[in-house]
Amino acid sequence: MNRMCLLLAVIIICLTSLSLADEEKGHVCFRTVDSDKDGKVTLQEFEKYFKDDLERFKTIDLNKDGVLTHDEYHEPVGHGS
Ligand SMILES: [Ca+2]
Ligand SMILES: [Ca+2]
Repeated sequence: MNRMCLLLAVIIICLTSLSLADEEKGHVCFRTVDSDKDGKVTLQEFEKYFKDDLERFKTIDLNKDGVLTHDEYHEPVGHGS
C-alpha cells in the first residue's frame, strides 16, 4: 500500500512541475532572459529561452536595432503578470 501512495505522490509532483514549466514558457521574466543583466536582450540571450520562436524576436524588436529593451520585451505581453 505504501508503494501505491508513493507512486501517486510521484505522479502528482510530475504533473505539477509540468504545468509550472508551461507557464514559465509563456511568460519568462525580462531579467531572466537578460542573462548578463545589461538591460538589453540580444538574439543570443533570447534564443536560450525561445529557441523555436526567433520570428518573435524580430516582431518584438520594434526599432530593429537587434536588441530588446524592457519596454519592447513587454510590449506584446503587457506588464500585467
Ligand atoms: Ca543582455
Ligand atoms: Ca530594439
